[in-house]
Amino acid sequence: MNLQTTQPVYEPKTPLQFPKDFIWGAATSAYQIEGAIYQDGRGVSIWDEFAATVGKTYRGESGAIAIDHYNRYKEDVALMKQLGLGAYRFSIAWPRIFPTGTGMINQKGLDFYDRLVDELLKHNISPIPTLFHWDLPAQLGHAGGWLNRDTANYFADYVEVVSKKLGDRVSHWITVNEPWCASYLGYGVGVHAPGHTSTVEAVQSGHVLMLAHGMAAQRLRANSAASAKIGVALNLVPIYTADDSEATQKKAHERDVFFNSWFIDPIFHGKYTDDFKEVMGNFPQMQDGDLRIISTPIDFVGINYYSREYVSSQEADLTNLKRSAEYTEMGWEVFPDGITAIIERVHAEAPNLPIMITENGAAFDDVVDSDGLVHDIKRINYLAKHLEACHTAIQHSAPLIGYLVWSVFDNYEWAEGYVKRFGLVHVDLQTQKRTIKDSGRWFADFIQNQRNAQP
Ligand code: IFM
Repeated sequence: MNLQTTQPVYEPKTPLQFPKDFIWGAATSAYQIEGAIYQDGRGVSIWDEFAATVGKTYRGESGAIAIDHYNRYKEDVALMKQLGLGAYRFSIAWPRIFPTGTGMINQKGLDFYDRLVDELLKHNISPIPTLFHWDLPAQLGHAGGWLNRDTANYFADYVEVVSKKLGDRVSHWITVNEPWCASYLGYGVGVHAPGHTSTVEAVQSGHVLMLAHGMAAQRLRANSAASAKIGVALNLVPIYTADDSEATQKKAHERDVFFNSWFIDPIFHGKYTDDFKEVMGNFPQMQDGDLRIISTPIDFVGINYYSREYVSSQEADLTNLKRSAEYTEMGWEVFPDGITAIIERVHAEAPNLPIMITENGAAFDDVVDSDGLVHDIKRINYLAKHLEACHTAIQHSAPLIGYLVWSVFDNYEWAEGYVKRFGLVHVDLQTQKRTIKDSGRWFADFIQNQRNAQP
């Protein structure tokens, strides 16, 4: 794409050569980009309700219009082609398919994703649909949401319909995105929909979400091509310690249980440990067979990586880190080595399971310059360093099969509204004009160089 920058771009220590069939792509989710919430029979989601509640989101912003991808998907897929993406991870809005969560199918909603998949394939971009990325139908929310086991059964029915429609053309499916966020942020601390504040509910909703994942995996298996791969996307956080003191090590273990084992143990190993109960306060209510369903074999695991957790018993260590480290606009420390560590951790837990980075990226203070372009050198360097760290994991023999940038476009960052821009493509929210940022050009060149280097 011929990127020209006046600032130096980070150069990896040795040239990077990724495997031949490596999946290069980028990701979005329905509520963050589609807009069109009243169009073609879409039902209300818990995020429409949450965003409409005073004080829940930055400036009261919602996904009602977002970047109007629902109406501009052809233009958007053409941009993805320009970025050289080989794969596009998007999510399907359950309330477009079942406006009330269950019952009558909304054909127009289903047809939208049918058209999107065809458009992607027309441009040689593999569709990677995620079936749940937080926009639960509001009616199911009112009936208890993820605290109600019926929601998992309704989810499986919805997955059945979607997989029958798209299963002939999808190579990789993702059941659920970041169950930790949906349960802890949504039910535990209330900063996401539905805005509850109970640890007991966080644990219970996490369990039902995992049950939904397992049921979905079974339906997808039945309805997809034999070659289709099924996975889940977990936001995982490597834990680093400042010292070897007992207090620090104990805290680090607790943080690891909280961020990682909570979902890794049931999904990979079919169990909750006593440590889980100690850290979270209680086990979820479950039924015989739940853990067997939750640990239904999958074909790959998606890791969404953004930063690490640093644990110290000394306040001064944390203050020093805050002074010396680089942070994104989300306030997250830029820590590329953490992606190597978390890939290796997952590989150790599930040695035979391929791993895909299903999200990695950063929000920075992007501006459109006087030349009409966005010179987001910080994002280029962020991506370059994380790709180098992914490459290190592969050299250490981790089965990494793909890397997807979060996100293709600037979009609705949930309770943070629109100010946090993660895109490879800048979107002017007044005019909906899309502009490929320098990072988008850089990523396109990177992918192209990787393809050119293949024998
Ligand atoms: O925007 C989110 C996405 O929806 C889920 N993963 C993290 C991203 C950045 O916060």
